[in-house]
Amino acid sequence: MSQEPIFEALEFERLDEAEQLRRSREFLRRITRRRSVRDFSSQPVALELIENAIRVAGSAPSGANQQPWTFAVVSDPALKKRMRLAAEAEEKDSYERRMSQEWLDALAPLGTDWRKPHIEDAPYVIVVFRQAYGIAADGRRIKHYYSEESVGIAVGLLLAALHWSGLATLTHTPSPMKFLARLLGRPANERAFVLIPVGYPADDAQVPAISKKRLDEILLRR
Ligand code: IYR
Repeated sequence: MSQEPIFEALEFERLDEAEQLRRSREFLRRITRRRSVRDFSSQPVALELIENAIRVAGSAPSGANQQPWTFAVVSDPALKKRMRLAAEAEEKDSYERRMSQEWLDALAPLGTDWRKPHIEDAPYVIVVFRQAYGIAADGRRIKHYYSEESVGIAVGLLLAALHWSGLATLTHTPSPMKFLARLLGRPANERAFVLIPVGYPADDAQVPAISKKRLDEILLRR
């Protein structure tokens, strides 16, 4: 039994060209300053900044508009500590045993290792879960379409919104991430997608001196 579509008039704000360029350039200038930060201060962050950024993420397009995501916002120090210890245990095993030399070589310029103090130091850690399938009121499984792509798009918007609000972020994917669903008591249909410490950088924060590809290296015109 399929539902009839219901349409409504599109609300679209048509900007004049000067305003388009002004916004485009401002967004470019600001968003390209985002860096993955690994040294966080414990300075508190207004919860509304986190909530609004999750509202932004929740507005993302998704396969069949199924919105296959859950955003867990963790601020409880005891829980953050347990997450850090579990992440470090997995990461220690990864760095010392599971990752190939090729992978370790690829990561070498970033200077990462198994230590993850940012999980405890940052005032908030957002754990994004992907709902691999949905669960209907009667308990039946609902197939989700393009859930990986959908959650990836939502996380992109989330990072942009947090940066726009003057906050620092890190995308961290401890591997395997199963412990996150366990620590946060998530149901069997939810898979941890990424863990994002959010806060202000430590005063002496350092980032690797790396660069992004130029436009002509990533843009193909035909
Ligand atoms: N998950 C590990 C390793 C790691 C992997 C990639 I790919 C990175 O871009 C960075 C780190 C860690 O978080 O340290």
